[in-house]
Amino acid sequence: MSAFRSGSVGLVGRPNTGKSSLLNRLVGQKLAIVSPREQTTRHLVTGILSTSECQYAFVDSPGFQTRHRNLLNRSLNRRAGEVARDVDVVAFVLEALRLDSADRAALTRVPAGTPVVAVVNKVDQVRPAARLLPFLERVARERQFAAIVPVSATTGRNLPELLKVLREHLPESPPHYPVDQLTDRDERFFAAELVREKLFRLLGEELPYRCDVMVDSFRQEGRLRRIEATLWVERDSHKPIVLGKGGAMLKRISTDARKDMENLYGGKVFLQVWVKVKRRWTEDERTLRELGYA
Ligand SMILES: Nc1nc2c(ncn2[C@@H]2O[C@H](COP(=O)(O)OP(=O)(O)OP(=O)(O)O)[C@@H](O)[C@H]2O)c(=O)[nH]1
Ligand SMILES: [Mg+2]
Repeated sequence: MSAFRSGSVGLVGRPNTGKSSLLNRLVGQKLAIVSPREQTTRHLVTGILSTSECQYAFVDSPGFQTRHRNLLNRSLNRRAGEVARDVDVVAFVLEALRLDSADRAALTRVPAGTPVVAVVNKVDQVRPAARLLPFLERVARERQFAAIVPVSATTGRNLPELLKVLREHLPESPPHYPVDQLTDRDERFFAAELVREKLFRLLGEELPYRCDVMVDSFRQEGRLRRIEATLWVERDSHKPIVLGKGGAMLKRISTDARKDMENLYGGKVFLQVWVKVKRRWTEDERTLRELGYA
């Protein structure tokens, strides 16, 4: 039997390649929020997978932001860069058949000394399958990758192989976390994230990038969690959109978020969400600090 290994794996890449989906699939629990829109992830979330021979701490990071140039996005990009520097191995996540300047920009942020495994995700979308091999050859020319592993976060294809490859780059060490620990984040954090996810899933093109969510109070009363949250928008004109006709949109956002919370916590949730305007919060250092970005 080989020695136990334990260390961190940074999920890095341009937006929308499936980093958060991979994290969730690898640890078997929905921890990181996912949406079809790019630049969904804003916070670092660690998901821990413990097996009989290895403990992996996967760190999800924001995709490198190019859409808006504001203080928020500069802070997100700094974080994505930090992840690449602080981990034992980087899982550089690409989308099958797509490799462009945004991928290259993200890749240049990985320090030269860090081993990088190229993870070619979404292979379930490749038709015909024969198109994959030439793409993998193209990826191989971009950098000296430790390995190139085609996978699908959706179907789970090849994830055991990915785990095997990543383990080779982790140090021999006893586990860093208790083996039943799943994440470094608490329930309060996930409450805010799950509301934010619904904004990305339910609101139009632009608005999710102008909103954020703060949990004002989180109380556990027996098996019930009573949660109050504020949804910040940037302008007065955003408020009626988030509320929807007769409050229908806000109701849908809260209901969907509450259901996900009940799944995650395994208990009943009473959730109240208020909408408030905070002008130009994406440029305001103090607000960004309060939201956990600085
Ligand atoms: N078909 C397919 N879709 C996938 C796969 N993995 C992720 N997706 C989809 O790709 C979209 C983006 O997924 P995310 O996990 O949010 O991507 P991300 O890299 O974390 O994105 P950012 O946080 O915005 O940087 C979602 O619509 C996912 O459902 C996959 O293996 N196959
Ligand atoms: Mg993400």
